[in-house]
Amino acid sequence: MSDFFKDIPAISYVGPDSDAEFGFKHYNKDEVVLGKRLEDHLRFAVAWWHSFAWEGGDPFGGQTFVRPWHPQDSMKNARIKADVAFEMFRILDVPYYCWHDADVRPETGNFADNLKTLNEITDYMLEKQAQTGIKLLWGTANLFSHRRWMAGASTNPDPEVFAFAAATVKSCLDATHKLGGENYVLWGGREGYETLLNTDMKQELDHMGRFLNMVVDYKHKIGFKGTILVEPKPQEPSKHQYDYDAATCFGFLQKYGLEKEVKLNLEQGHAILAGHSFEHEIATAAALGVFGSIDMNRNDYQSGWDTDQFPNNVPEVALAYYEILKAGGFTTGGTNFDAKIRRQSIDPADLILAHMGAMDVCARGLKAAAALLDSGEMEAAKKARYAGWDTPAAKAMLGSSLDAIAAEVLAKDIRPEPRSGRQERLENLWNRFV
Ligand code: XUL
Ligand code: CO
Repeated sequence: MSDFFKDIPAISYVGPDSDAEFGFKHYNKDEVVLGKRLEDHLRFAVAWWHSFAWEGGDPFGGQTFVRPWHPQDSMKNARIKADVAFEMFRILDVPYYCWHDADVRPETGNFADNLKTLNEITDYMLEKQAQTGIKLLWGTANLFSHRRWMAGASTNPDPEVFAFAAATVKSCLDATHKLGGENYVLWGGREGYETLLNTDMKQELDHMGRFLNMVVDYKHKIGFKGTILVEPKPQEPSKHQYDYDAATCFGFLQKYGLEKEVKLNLEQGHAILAGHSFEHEIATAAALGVFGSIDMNRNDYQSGWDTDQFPNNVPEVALAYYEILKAGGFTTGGTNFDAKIRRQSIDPADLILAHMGAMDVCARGLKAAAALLDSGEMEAAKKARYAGWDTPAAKAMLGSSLDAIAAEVLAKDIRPEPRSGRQERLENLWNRFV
């Protein structure tokens, strides 16, 4: 037990009419929506990096947070950090959490000691999981912060860095497996380039494809049943990142024979950076059969960088969950808050209130999306729009050929009659539910 959050009560459902500062107004984990409890729909997870490892720095200034686990360079402080993390998970009553190796153990500079400290701290976390019932949604390796990764991990021109990355991912996959993690994530912040003048893109892509195949092979070797996920992001920290967006990732997976083995972890802020909406990315992944999990946050629409703010826009979140529900909901995936409080939010209570509020926003969004889906009105309108394709003649055309179709158009003098797309009506319908 730690007293970092002393005087902050455990958060429970108080309902929309309450003005209690600490209490869920919309997230009642046992509420059943479309036959499933809200907790099982949303599968919330806390991200270790933003809440506990990040110290409040930005490009213009350093640390603003002063925490009992600083400096983060000893195992003693890593344990204090783990105690506080699990205390926060209990207060929030979240079922899951996520980590990078670099968040949970100190960086020692060499692989042997990094391995030792990772194994030690994850043994401690395993005990904490057993005591609290809190589970691991996913683990991942930080292959971007340390200077060894500056020119990439699996795409590095130096084979020794590729080797260090392989060893590190193996250790993180082992630790994720030990902790019963339900997924394993790879986000390639440095898998990309700054200038083509020094970059062999074809070679780098081939190495990245080979690396991911090794990850999948190793997963099967150790019997890890979780899903391997890659996380698209177009840029930042690299100028050009190979995992640009959902469609680019799918093309990459297909080229390297991985489209049945690997799915996507999609992040709201990354979608915005790629010039997409979050729901577009989710719908794309679902259509291509690779939807896996989400990193929920919100980006600033003016700033142009990855602000990783907590979500606070119900209509936006509802659009995302509508696509997720249509895709059948999460299987091994969930809603990970890859979100950080602002650097002026230095009180322990800020961490709790940020997550609590975000969980309420997601619950409101999901409930609105579920009600609309349940009404069937939007899907009926969509079905009506494509009804022409239900006829045997239209279906047969898809098995036909260009010249045969051309002959038919001439013979029947086909003149298509344009019909309204009814967008505004559907937007009004949407607005009735959100
Ligand atoms: C970076 C990002 C990462 C991944 C995990 O933008 O989203 O935190 O989620 O490495
Ligand atoms: Co993320």
